[in-house]
Amino acid sequence: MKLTRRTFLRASALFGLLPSLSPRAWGATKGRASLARGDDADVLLWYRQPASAWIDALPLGNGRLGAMVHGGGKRGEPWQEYLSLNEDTLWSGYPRDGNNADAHNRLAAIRDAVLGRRDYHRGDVLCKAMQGRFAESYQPLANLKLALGHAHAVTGYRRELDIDRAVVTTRYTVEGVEYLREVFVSAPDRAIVLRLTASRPHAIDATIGLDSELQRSLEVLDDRRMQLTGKAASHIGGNGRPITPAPVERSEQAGEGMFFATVLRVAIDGGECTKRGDGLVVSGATAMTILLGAATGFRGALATPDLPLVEVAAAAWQSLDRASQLDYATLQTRHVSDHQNLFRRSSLRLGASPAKARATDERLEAFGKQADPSLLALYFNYGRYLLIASSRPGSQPANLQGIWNDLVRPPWSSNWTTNINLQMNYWLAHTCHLDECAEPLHDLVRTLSHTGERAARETYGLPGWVSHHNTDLWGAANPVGEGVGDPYWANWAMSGPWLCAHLYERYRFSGDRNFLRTRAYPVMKGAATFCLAWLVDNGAGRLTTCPSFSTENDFLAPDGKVAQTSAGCTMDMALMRQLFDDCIEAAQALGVDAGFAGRLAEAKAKLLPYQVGSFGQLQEWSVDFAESSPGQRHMSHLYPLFPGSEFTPRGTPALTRAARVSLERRLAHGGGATGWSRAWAIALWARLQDGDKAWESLVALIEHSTSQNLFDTLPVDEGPIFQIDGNFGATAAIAELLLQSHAGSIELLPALPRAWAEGEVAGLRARGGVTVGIRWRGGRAAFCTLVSDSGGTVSLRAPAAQRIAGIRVGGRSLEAVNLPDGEVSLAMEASHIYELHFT
Ligand code: FUC
Repeated sequence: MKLTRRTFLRASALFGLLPSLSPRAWGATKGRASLARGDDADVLLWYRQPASAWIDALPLGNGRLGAMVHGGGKRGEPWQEYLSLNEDTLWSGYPRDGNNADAHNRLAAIRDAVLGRRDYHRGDVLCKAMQGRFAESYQPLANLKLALGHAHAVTGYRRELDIDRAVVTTRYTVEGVEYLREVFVSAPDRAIVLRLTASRPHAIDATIGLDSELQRSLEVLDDRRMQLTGKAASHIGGNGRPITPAPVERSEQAGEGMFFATVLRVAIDGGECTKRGDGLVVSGATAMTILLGAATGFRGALATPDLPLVEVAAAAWQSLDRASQLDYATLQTRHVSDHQNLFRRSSLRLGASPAKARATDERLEAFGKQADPSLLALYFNYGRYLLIASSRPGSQPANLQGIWNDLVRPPWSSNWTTNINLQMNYWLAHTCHLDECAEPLHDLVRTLSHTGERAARETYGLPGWVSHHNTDLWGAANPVGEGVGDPYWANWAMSGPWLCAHLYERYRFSGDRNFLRTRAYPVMKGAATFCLAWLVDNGAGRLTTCPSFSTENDFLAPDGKVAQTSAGCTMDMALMRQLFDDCIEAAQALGVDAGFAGRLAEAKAKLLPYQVGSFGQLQEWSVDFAESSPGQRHMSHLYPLFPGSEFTPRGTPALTRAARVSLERRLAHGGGATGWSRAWAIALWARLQDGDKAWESLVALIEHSTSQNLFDTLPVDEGPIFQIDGNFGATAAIAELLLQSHAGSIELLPALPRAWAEGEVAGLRARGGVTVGIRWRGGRAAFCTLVSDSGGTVSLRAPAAQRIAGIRVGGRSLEAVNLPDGEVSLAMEASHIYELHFT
């Protein structure tokens, strides 16, 4: 049975956590763009000035359509508005086989060099000879440009993003007239909506224009409508790396690159709207609404994107015409309720902000000087907001920048890097109760299981499916690099097992056997089939992998020179252990494939064991090589601690200690310099149950890897750039500080930082389908509610130095069944609210 909305709301309301459910200002305002409600430091980003650059604009999205709202012109002019628009299927390229036809001839030679002769450098050279095409690039769609005709002497300027309503509001006053702009991107009505109102009738004069970075043509169709159409590049080379100049290739051939269309329709209250030159001109209006829609020629990852332009444009108009049947208030009501259905499932408060009157950029600036733990509550709520905005059923998964990109050659092509970044984007999905937002990831993994069969066959001559460190809209599964990529990213072949872990986690949280049978297990089995064939005997009765890389980390070979390629890296062993275990468990649950499960169990027993290296660290390579980059940002060998669950402080104390040494060494040498690396460190500290160390890293994340709009950043030579993984990873890590359920029991406040003395969290999810809310005071749990989707017995663990003192359900007290080691067993009935009190 599913958790009902009513039970959930009651459980959450016990904390007073949910924002008021009474009709909000927007419901009562009919056609007028409304003021957002008063400051709420946990759900509001706000500023006293327009964005001065794309990275400071405020993101909106419905999973498919995205908009970065500048709250001013491109150069920050408040009397203008600039929206950078995206559509998540607008990419360069088309389906092509990127495998290198000569590749599998090299496999034996690599194994001979590395396993036979310990010649790691030769391994590096040969790996390059196996590389195929680079993956394609995510593209920017268009820009909406609005210029208001009023005087420029603006006062009282304020722009804000209310993440509880998913609306950006910009307002200011000119010559006594208040101008108000509201923008949102509606999922139910598939449109970007901008409403402009003025407090004095007929005060709006404006010009409206559209442009795009792509090759395009613009038509003003009539006095209300514009259309911008074009064709995306047939190929963009070089993986978008800032260092690689690569041409943008175009083709006139049908399907070699996709058509796209952006369509715009204006409605005005009073005044006039006419077509003039390249745009529309509004004069003397009291209010106006702009609706924008888009479509592309994408027909699925494996199909040629050859829809003719007229059909693409017709599809864009069809959705927009439907949306334009609804008045503004209805569009907004439908949008807000759709968003809140997901957003209000969970919530976090970490005490009152000491900085209520501070704008978000001012809060960031003051963060190091004045304690403001509640900024992390905003960060957490924003992470959930960003996933809802960038990943919805039927959309593409959140890419390196979610869905927001303004460049034709964005960093790393803004595609999917699958050696941590894509996975990190989904760490929060289940713990933060956004299961359906992970569906696009599951769809992509299914695509990879098809394209990856070809990669396994053509690149290695092996069965099953394989994918490497990078993929795109077309499901590229081959090793990229084109002979010049570093093997430690380009040739890394373990994303299949890592992605499959997400499928099984979905099952663990939901217990959805149908998903397991139809969506997860067949794909997992294909990945495990490849792994079985990929493993080789190391000559000492163990199974190893070769070539093997510890993601993007090099080492010093015995000759003292830097090398990348070796055999049996710890992360390979960890990922395979996880996949084999998950497959064995899944096969048992489904009552299938006993023979296959037996083979996996046999192979698992022969995998190389974990080792402890010379510093007491968890050894990263199968040989305890000297490190060439001890502060490297990837923490992949720590997978068994997080996101895996093989290492736990109670279950595997020695290996957990070794993992801690590795983490300490990484951070001591400068690891954590990218936001995503820092987010990973926070999650690892959570699993080490060290809340104060996690807090140190949270502070570093805010101080060094967070832009004004709270986007996660990554430093490159030119300065910080946006990458969304750190937002999602840190959000997931915050959830891990408050609730864990990976080790067989539900652990309440397992790693609460001392800096978070007071707080409340609602709507976190534990494996087994249990929804949890916790309130704490003075650093100690005070009250907790639990609701189970479908009933069953769970073990509960109170925070350190506390015990569960009482359990009540429906006004009755229950006898607690004490288990060894301080845990309590609780038999739960579906949808009942269990209340816990603590010593
Ligand atoms: C991996 C990381 C880089 C960057 C890129 C998108 O290659 O090592 O830091 O995040 O992905």
